[in-house]
Amino acid sequence: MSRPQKRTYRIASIPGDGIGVEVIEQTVKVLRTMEDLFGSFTLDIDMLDWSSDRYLEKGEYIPADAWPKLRASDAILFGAVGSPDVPDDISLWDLILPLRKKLNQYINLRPIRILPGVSSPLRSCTSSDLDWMIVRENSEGEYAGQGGTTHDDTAQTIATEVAIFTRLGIERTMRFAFDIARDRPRKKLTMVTKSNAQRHGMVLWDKIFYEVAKEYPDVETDKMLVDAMTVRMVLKPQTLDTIVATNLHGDILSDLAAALAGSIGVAASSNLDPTRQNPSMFEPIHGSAPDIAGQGIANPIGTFWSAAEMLRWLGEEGAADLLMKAMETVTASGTKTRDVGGTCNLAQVTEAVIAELEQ
Ligand code: GGG
Repeated sequence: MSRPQKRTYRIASIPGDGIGVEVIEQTVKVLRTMEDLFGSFTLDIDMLDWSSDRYLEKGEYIPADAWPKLRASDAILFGAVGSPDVPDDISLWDLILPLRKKLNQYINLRPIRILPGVSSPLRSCTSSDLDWMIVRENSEGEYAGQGGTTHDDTAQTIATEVAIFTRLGIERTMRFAFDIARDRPRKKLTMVTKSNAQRHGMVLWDKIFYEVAKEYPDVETDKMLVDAMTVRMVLKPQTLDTIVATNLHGDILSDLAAALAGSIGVAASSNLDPTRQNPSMFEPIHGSAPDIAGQGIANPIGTFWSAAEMLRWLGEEGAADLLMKAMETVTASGTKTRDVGGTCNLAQVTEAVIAELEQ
């Protein structure tokens, strides 16, 4: 009898800057362990040095001829971007945003929950009170890059930031969010806008939300203004489940959500092309954290979780579940970095996860 063929996944890994480099290094070790344990798949990992250092040396993050090979990969594992030596808008617009846009990754999925052994800063908030899935639109809004300045360097300088919202972009995000909500036990979707103040794009979001909701009568819905949503997340976390928001609101709300779940260091995200015509990209939601970079104390859990989501997206459900279980056993045992109240460093948490996987 012939043995089932070993699958090979081509992974492009972009550690980026600061702690991104450190957490990706550890995540690759964990992935190598998964490969050995399972024996049914191989990860062909191409490490790409697309960092701010490269930008400072060569004037570009992404080499112009890199796209065909990148498009041919099965997934991208990303660390973090941002350097004190490069303006933040350049690092974002020259690295992470072209990846999301050119690879049609129009959904950013951010699961947020309190991991075992991790405490929420909210008094008496338990893991059953805070278990959210944030669906962030990932291609439009204020991230469309429209606008400009005039009368630069004068007292009359004018800057415009034009948010773009399209029916296509909103509708596909809503459908994705409703599908996610429908598959979760509570079947509940909260949509966030600022449609009292922003009368065009946000009102279109509201309108399309109600239209699409008609196709999902089994999903309970409600709508929040983003300012009131921040209060509800803090005071009534148990009333929320799946959340859908614009690019900018989703980014801000998910940082708050991660902090409420214990630390931004434990939160994962998936930049998805749901059509699967391009590779999707998996990254922790945290940035490059220059203040702690190089000290070996960053929390790798958000990146491990992102790698688990990558394995799931690739169809390796068993490996994804095993990695999540190992991670949660380790956090529950108290092997944690400082941001979540522990005393361990990055390498110690990694070693503990690997030891747990190898049990
Ligand atoms: N690992 C994610 C990362 O480096 N994020 C930097 C950042 O500022 N991202 C903004 C965004 O996701 O829109």
